[in-house]
Amino acid sequence: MKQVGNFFILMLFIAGVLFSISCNSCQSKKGTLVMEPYRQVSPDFNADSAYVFVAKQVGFGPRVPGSTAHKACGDYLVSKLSEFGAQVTEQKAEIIHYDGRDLYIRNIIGSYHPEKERRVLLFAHWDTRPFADEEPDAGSQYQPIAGADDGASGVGVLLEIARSLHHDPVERGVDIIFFDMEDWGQPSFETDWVQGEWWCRGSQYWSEQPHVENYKAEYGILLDMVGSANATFLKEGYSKQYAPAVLEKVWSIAAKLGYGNYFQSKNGGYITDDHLLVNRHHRAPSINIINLRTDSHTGFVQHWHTHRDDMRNIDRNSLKVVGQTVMELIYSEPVKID
Ligand code: AHN
Ligand code: ZN
Repeated sequence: MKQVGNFFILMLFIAGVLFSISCNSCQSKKGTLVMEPYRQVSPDFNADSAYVFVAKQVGFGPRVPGSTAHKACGDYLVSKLSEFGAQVTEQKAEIIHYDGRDLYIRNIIGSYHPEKERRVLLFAHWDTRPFADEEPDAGSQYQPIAGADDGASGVGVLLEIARSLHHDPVERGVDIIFFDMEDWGQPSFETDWVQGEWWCRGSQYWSEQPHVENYKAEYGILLDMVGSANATFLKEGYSKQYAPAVLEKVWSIAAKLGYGNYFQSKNGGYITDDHLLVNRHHRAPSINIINLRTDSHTGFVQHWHTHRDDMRNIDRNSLKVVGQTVMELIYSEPVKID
């Protein structure tokens, strides 16, 4: 009798396990359990094309505000966004720098369905740092960096998404913003610290004076340093603070697509970056997809703000996982993120 009782309990247990598995993305077909693979809804993100967009920007030379390379690259970005069917708005503004110099910001905005209320905001910075203050060799610290990863990678991925939006439009409005002058923070080799917020000038300006009055988007995604091999996107502090639902949604999509090695569930530090201004001014709850390292003293990649930040560090796989993840989010509408 005791054995029969145990057997009964065992059967109940097995039935319970099978039931809970079958309710959890598995299907029971004639007694066998079959995993349902996740079916991607977005068009394939073309990483070769994104790579070419990165290389093209780097080919202009360092995109330091005020330089001819900066002007030429800006014109190129405007022409690509127009070619890909976006309505392009340029924001030009004069600002004062920490050293008292007058500088000009050029934010470049590409809008899809500008009339729509429900919007998504995607952004990256397109300028490059005028210094290489993480170079060990002091002599070369005054030379501007190539900025393949730091700048061009995020812009390259967003240009490829723009190309895709042209071919396969989405219902919702999308704004792609290339912010200027993110990277002209006061260099670490200067000893007289000037009090002020010298990073992220383009996003500061836009967040205070957006191209459309009272601009709001449902969510925002910043791509920063997304191009190097084996990138690790940790959960950045301000993203978690201001936009936890967006962060979790993006990480869960990445996991479904099989990109869990890149989008890790570890927490990263708080990074002063363009998303902070967008968040502070309540333009959109925004996250930063940024390669954060636990194995370097800066918390960023080894080539960060050095002359090694060039095309040798750009890896198509990293561009692919980021591009596909963002595309999957914006193409799987209607998305409700609250
Ligand atoms: C600071 O180090 C203050 N911010 C990092 C943001 C950044 C710089 N991203 C690219 N370059
Ligand atoms: Zn930088």
